[in-house]
Amino acid sequence: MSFENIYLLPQEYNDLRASIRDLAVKEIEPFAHAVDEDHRYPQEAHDALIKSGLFAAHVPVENGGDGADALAIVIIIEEIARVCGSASLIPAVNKLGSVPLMLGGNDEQKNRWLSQLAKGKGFSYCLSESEAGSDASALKTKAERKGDNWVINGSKKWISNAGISDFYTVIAQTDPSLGSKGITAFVIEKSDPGVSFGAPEKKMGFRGSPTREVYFDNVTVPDDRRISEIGKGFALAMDTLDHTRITIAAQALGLAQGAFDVAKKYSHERKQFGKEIFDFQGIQFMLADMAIAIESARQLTYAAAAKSERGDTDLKFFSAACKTLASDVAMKVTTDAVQILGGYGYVSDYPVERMMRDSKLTQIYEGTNQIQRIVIARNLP
Ligand code: COS
Repeated sequence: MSFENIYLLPQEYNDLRASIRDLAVKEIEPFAHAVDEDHRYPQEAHDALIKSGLFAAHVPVENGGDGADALAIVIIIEEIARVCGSASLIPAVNKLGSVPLMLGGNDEQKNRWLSQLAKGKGFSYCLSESEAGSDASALKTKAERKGDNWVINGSKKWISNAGISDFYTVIAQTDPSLGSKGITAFVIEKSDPGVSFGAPEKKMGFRGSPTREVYFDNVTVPDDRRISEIGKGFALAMDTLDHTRITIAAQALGLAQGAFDVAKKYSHERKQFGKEIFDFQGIQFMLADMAIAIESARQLTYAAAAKSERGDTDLKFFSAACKTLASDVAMKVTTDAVQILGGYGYVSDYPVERMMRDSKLTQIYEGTNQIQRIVIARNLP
């Protein structure tokens, strides 16, 4: 058997990585520090991503997008996160918000919203509520049938890019007596009367990406806003996460790689006791362990992306597993990068402390790593 193409990324993905890295370094990295420091939206990244077709590259060609596959999206997010976590949330959130539509919507609905997403109108995902986080099906936001319309009341919490996005997938209760079988999915637009937003959360990391509550006060929409069968919204929401937890793994991978690259370079520049700190075995062992962890997480994440694309039956396991591994790796690697830089790592002159703060969230959102382990245990190979 020839091993020419076995366990090798096809060249087109390497080319894609090179072009995204170039864009990220030139057009996103220069603003990453200010975006974090000033808690401001990465507008420069937003504009650059729209211009280069990377704002929502996953949108299918028939809906006006690039039709980038799951592995390409992972590489895009990874390379952006390598320089700016907040900016990497733009393509990640747009995918999370629109996957329910892609999986559950009809052709007319897909064309209506996906074509606008491809042009730069963002899409957020509204599942969590103040009292329904890990226990997602305990959500209380209600959608009640009134004649031909649905009337939505309630609020959603921790919504990434809330207020920036034009469209929101909202998972709401349509029959409380049925529990997770009484939940349905809708698309709500920012311009719909009755939609409003809370103040931006003051966060430890990802400070450039606004996280706000979204309020629905008698938001009245026609039935063509419903993108799941009545009562099938929770399964759709969970199905979505099986595909998108991989993008969080990608983000974690990028943060880890970014911190590793800075730490490796620094270890050759910094001299103590008359030599580069790289020459000390204690530092070499740290860098070696960091590189092993990053590469292991990358292999699992890319395998999961291929499974997402193919719709393999073991996707649930792979997606939860890569998110868990990559985010734990990101937390460890970024913390070790701060350690290697010593005092310089602890101040914001270098990006590693920002990457460490950003990494923490990857262990929490799109399902805590404790929830991931529940999903993994329920889907053991
Ligand atoms: N894909 C499709 N359907 C799924 C599913 C998945 N991945 N996971 C669950 N479902 C279905 C189940 O099959 C079940 O339907 P049946 O009774 O017909 O089998 C229904 O949904 C309820 O599932 P379950 O009983 O497993 O729900 P639980 O309340 O036990 O919750 C967890 C399951 C904990 C895994 C879920 O609530 C979860 O993922 N929580 C974390 C939420 C999260 O990630 N939030 C982040 C929001 S985005 S920032």
